[in-house]
Amino acid sequence: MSNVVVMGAQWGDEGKGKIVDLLTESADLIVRFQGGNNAGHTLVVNGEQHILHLIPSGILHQEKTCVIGNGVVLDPVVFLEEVDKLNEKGINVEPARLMVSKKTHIIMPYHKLLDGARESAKSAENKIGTTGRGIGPCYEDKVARIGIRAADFCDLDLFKAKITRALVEKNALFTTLYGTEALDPEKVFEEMKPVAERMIAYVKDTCGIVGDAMDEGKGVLFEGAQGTHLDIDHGTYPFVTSSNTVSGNAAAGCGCAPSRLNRVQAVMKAYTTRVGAGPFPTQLEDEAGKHLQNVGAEFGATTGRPRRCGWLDLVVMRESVRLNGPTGIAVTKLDVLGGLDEIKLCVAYKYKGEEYTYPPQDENCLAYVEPVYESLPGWKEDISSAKTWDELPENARAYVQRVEEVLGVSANIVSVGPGREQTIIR
Ligand code: 2SA
Ligand code: GDP
Ligand code: MG
Repeated sequence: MSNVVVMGAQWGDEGKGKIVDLLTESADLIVRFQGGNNAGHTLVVNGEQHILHLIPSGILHQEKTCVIGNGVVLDPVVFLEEVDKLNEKGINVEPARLMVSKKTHIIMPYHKLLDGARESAKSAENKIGTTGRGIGPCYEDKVARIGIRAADFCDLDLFKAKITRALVEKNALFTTLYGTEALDPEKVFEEMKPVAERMIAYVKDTCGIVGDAMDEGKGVLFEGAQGTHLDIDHGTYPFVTSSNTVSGNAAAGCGCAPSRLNRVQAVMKAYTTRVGAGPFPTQLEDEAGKHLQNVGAEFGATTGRPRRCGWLDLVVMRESVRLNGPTGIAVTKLDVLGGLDEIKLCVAYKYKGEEYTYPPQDENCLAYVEPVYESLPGWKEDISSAKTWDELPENARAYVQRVEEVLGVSANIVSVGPGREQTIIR
């Protein structure tokens, strides 16, 4: 078994949860390396739907070990809620098979308050449309070197001192800028103490655990969250999340050498969706857009927000291929395109009189590009029970082949429905 990174190639919600679940069969450890509970991965296993925000999807396989790496920001209240929910469903999530890196940064109540206060204070055009989970403010504290890490749960005096220190600046912001009340460090500590005490059992030196597993020849699957164009550096800044979502961060976000990553499995929806604010060149407001929204059931797994829908954007995808180096692309939700007379593919942009095959890099310029489309014929058949490539209608195969041709990467997995069995492996 090799070590595989699974990452989203677009703006998140590509169907990573399902692909991770499939590939988990041949992995021993499943590791999350960035993001937090802003993710929402939906899996349908034996007809039962599970939505996971923080715990790796591999948890549904009893014999696998799941790791939350140092690159993640972890809300311990949400983590314990997910643990309890899974245990109630009869899924064993003991600390022996679920661990959190000592170096993982912790989302505190004040991070969530700050996320909300900041978004509310912004003018409509500047709102990012965050998930409100405190992700950005937690990463800010990490970079400012005042963050609380999982290891601090094991030293309550240090935990309390760090809360007190972090609140000096936060309280100044709350009271002077946002007009809300200051938080009492003592109260925050008392609220978080039982949470911290319960968390200790899960906190481990996971760099060592992951490294040892690799040395023993075990397979590690890295589960990405969000998508490439939400990456803090390479995404549509400032309408991005606060972590590096690209494949390269799998190594830094869990503490292993990049030379140990063998494969990169990109996940790409057969069309495009985006939740939250930010430019989206191929967004549709017409009947085709409604088709994608309704047939694709495009609502956020975390916040329930309707996702904006549009045609597949191969300009954005070319950039994804360059940034992530995928060894294969999983094309998901191909079934959703069924029933459309015509399907469009964006192959270039027009911007300031020039044609671009890669996204221009000026801030927010994607809001002003004009997509250049190719038109392909659709298909009427329901493909959701297709089990092999040959069972797909010719037009569906031609669509996937055109994507492969433009991107120069093979579509090694084609997904035709949410279920595990609704998958064509090529
Ligand atoms: P944040 O909360 O600081 O990470 O938000 C910053 C931007 O990143 C976007 N973002 C996402 N986009 C798509 N899916 C995400 N996860 C959920 C899911 C979405 C949901 O997987 O279903 O349920 O709303 C996700 N997480 C962050 C976000 O919309 C902002 O544009
Ligand atoms: P993730 O964040 O990338 O894991 O994706 P989400 O779980 O947020 O969104 C993907 C949604 O599409 C989920 O509801 C999945 O059950 C569903 N899904 C995944 N693959 C397919 C597919 O091939 N066809 C259809 N119709 N639905 C799919
Ligand atoms: Mg999602």
